[in-house]
Amino acid sequence: MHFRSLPALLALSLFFLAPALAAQSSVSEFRLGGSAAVLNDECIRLTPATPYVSGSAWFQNPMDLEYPFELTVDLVLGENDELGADGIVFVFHPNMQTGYRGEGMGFAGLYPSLGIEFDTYQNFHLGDPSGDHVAIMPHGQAHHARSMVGPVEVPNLENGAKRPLTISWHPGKHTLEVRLDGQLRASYTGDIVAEIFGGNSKVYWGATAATGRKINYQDVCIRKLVYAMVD
Ligand SMILES: [Ca+2]
Ligand SMILES: [Ca+2]
Repeated sequence: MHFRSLPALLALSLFFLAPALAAQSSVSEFRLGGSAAVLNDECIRLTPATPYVSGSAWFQNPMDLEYPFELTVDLVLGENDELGADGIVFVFHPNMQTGYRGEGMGFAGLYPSLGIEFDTYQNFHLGDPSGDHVAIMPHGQAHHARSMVGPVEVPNLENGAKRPLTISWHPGKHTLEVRLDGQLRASYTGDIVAEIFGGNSKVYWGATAATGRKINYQDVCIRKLVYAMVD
């Protein structure tokens, strides 16, 4: 176990709470699907800037939601704003399984699941706002009428920048928080293990992305992953 990169208090509190912890940062820990490919030591390119492709990267060790986690990555959502699509979704699911692609971004139709989307393309029939947006969504339901949080509009995400993203879960408080570019953009309070996963706390997580007629290269770069491993 490696805690050197962690603040001491966080490391200690997680150490006493969790049966096992991981804090590592290797793209080799992911199972890639579709168009996804390793870009360099830190980054996976989920999609190239090519029409109608999709890619997924699943972290190969399941995590236990009875314990806290904090996943810190950089998102890159490409450089096409008006002509860009579709975005990236972080998916939590009992299996390393990818959902419907295209506007569903590899999340649609997955049950049971929880998705955190970073959507850069407006699909009117899904209730998307005109601007880029963040949402927390249950069970592969891509329409925002079903969203648990959001859609929350954010400034344009498609300018080629690496955008720091931290997703954290505090099971004691039942709070899921999404920080993008250093700002809290979405927060959900509820017993996700019971409400979403039917009492099963052991889930996989992955990032999926897609393009359509409009395109962007879309990357996820691993910074720091802290979570409780399943025994
Ligand atoms: Ca969309
Ligand atoms: Ca945009």
